[in-house]
Amino acid sequence: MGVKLVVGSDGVALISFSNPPVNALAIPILNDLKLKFEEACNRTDVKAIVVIGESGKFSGGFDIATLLQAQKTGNVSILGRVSIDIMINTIEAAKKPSVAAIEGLALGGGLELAMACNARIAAPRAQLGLPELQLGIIPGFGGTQRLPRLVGLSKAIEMMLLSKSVSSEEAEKLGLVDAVVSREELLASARKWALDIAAGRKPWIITLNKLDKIEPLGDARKIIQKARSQTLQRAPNVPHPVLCLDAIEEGVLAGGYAGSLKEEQSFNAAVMSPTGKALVHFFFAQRSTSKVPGVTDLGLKPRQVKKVAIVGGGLMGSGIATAFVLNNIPVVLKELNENFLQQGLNRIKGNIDNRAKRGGLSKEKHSKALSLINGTLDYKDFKDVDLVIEAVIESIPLKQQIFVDLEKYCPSHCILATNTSTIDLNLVAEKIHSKDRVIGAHFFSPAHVMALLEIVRFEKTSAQVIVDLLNIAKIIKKVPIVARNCTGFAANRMFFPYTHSAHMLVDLGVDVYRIDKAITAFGMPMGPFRLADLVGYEVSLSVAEQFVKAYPDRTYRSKLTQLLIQDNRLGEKNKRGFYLYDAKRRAIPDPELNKIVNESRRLANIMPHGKPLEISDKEIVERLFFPVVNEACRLLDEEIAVKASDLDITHVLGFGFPAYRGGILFWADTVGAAYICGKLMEWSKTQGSFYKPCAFLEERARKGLPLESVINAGSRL
Ligand SMILES: [C]C(=O)[N][C]1[C]([O])[C]([O])[C]([C][O])O[C]1O1[C]([C]OP(=O)([O-])OP([O])(=O)O[C][C]2O[C](N3[C]=NC4=C3N=[C]N=C4[N])[C]([O])[C]2[O])[C]([O])[C]([O])[C]1[N+]1=[C][C]=[C]C(C([N])=O)=[C]1
Ligand SMILES: *[C@@H]1O[C@H](CO)[C@@H](O)[C@H](O)[C@H]1NC(C)=O
Ligand SMILES: *[C@@H]1O[C@H](CO)[C@@H](O)[C@H](O)[C@H]1NC(C)=O
Ligand SMILES: *[C@@H]1O[C@H](CO)[C@@H](O)[C@H](O)[C@H]1NC(C)=O
Ligand SMILES: *[C@@H]1O[C@H](CO)[C@@H](O)[C@H](O)[C@H]1NC(C)=O
Ligand SMILES: *[C@@H]1O[C@H](CO)[C@@H](O)[C@H](O)[C@H]1NC(C)=O
Repeated sequence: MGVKLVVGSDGVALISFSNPPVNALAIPILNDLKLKFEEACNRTDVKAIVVIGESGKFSGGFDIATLLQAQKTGNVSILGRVSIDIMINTIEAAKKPSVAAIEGLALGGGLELAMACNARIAAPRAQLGLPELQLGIIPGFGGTQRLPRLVGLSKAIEMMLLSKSVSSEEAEKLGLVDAVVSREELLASARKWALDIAAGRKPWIITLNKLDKIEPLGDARKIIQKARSQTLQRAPNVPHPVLCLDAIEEGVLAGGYAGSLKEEQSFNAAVMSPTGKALVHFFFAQRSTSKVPGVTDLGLKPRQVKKVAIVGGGLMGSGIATAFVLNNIPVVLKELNENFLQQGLNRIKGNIDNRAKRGGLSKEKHSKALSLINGTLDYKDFKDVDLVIEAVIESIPLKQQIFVDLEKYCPSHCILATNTSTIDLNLVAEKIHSKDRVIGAHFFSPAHVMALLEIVRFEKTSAQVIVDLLNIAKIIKKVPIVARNCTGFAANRMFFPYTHSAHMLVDLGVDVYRIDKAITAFGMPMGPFRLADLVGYEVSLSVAEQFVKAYPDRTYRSKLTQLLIQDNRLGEKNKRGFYLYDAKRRAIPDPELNKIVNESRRLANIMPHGKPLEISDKEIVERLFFPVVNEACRLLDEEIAVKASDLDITHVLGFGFPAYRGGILFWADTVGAAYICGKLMEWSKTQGSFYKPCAFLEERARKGLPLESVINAGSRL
């Protein structure tokens, strides 16, 4: 780690920096970069400067740990004044010209550094972009000023607001890089370019002063205005896209230096904003899900998985198979008969074709994926697999028999995974000997799309098998969270109180569509009733039974779903559910729904004094999510979940809780455990045990302890 300066006989100072794995620009690296630039400018044997990142990558951007540090301490000075001190006063003001030589990636602060240089030369297929907004912040090293000056406002705004990166080749067309040359030629070309600038053979361009690419003022104002109104519509709950546009606008109206000062101010504000904190938390939380105390700290190495078998080619099985072949792992799919097998294989092929159609796959990858899938009716083809995932219907005797067969036919090292959502793993593994190889792999539907993989360990599962599955998750590009067996595991168990509470509110007199609206305004992709229509009711009814049995004190049994089914409403499936659906699958509220809702309310008879509950939108949100917080606390208390941040990830990736709120427990801490506990107690006075806060939440609330800090490294692990 560090910055080196080597002066060649050609008079070019090569400044190279290194901070594996992505050459993140930590403050010490930036400070060192500044010193090396000054040194190069001071030395009489240096004519020009080339900047490069070591190990084939320019830079992945500003060091995110520094953001976290500033947020945690509240000390904004930790962020330094990189834009003014280094990008403007050191690099752009240097008496010697500099050229950035870009390979691999130049993202965020990395691209901003490159844009402060006087030219950029890139190797083929590097990735360039300013994805800062994904982290709840804005570009802070001059990106809001220099990108519009290189590629024009429209394109720059698109790249920043949508966090869209471009390849070297596109970047050259846009004017973001000056030339694309082969990797082998990269350094020589960059050196020559730098010397050409020094000698006046090429223009010495100060990006911050460039004006030719920015649209004329009238157009520029319109472009920014349009982006503003789109942003307010698309992202009404977060401040940073507007902060980004503010900085861009200032630069257009008052010049690059004034714009840079505005950017600095906006950047600092975004870093310290609740959204910045939530998304930085989410970033680190996602990376830490694969750290499991007592499992991943034992020095175990994941074993290689060369081939996978899947039993059952239904929706789940074929989705799971798709996820593997898309990531270059051969799959053999087993079904009961030729007919089902063909259907399963067709589904997989359909998934892969769809991905290709939407532009997500090159031609080679497409045919490669198709070639990796094989079907069978016979377990004999399981003799060389390293992992089996069982994805058949939820039947205990069937699953038990399958596991007996698997033990017989698979190699002795093979991991035996089940995708059961509800059956106790102890039962699944009851009839086999090597119970240490059994583990739950709970995918979310559709399995080749959803990013979450819930890994369910049971008492006997070996640490090695957990380590293996964490690695497999990484290979198939899923975020794994590790949980223990209980009804619903972590993900679904946290979700049921939300649905039940929504149904209770309806029976208490709150309008179905109003609930959905309040919940989408909060940031969920859709409300609970729109979601129910999407998923279909049969599944939720059968799952509901399991929860009622396991957690009778905190389930609410509404008649609403049964009444819908009686009225021949099956959801999106037959275009009639809580909503009606048109040919474009648009959901349209149905005035006729009132009849059913009225009947459900009549049967439930829980309205206080027969009058509908008066409730604000804020309280609708609280009524749905506070019981989720409560259940999450139970999961921590019972050590079903490893840590609080895992539950944040689960709820965001599994159910669409807004990442910009940091996840369910991060959000809960911003609301306050004491407030949540107080509300739950208040509601439980009228609605009984459903809302009763658990002892764990009560204790945390009483002691003023954050929920987010909980890590179970304890007794059961
Ligand atoms: C946890 C999990 O994941 N789970 C899952 C479930 O859910 C499902 O259901 C399954 C199946 O796939 O998977 C798993 O899962 C399972 C299954 O599902 P689905 O896919 O949907 O169903 P279906 O379609 O019906 O399919 C099935 C299949 O299989 C087959 N088989 C039977 N048996 C046998 C077979 N093969 C072979 N061999 C044998 N022996 C048949 O034929 C058919 O085709 C179950 O378990 C459930 O529970 C699960 N889940 C879960 C979660 C989620 C889900 C969804 N779907 O969403 C599911
Ligand atoms: C460069 O020269 C200036 C002026 O002489 C001096 O103040 C500065 O310390 C030098 N910097 C380096 C890194 O050599
Ligand atoms: C804030 O951070 C700056 C830069 O790291 C440091 O110099 C300063 O002492 C810090 N201030 C406080 C109050 O800790
Ligand atoms: C698929 O099965 C055929 C016939 O058994 C075999 O030749 C081929 O190698 C298999 N392909 C893969 C990817 O396993
Ligand atoms: C989970 O596993 C434990 C220990 O094997 C077992 O006692 C318990 O019954 C299981 N619980 C559920 C809900 O499956
Ligand atoms: C449902 O009940 C409300 C309030 O009692 C009543 O105003 C409405 O007409 C009823 N709607 C239907 C379709 O029965």
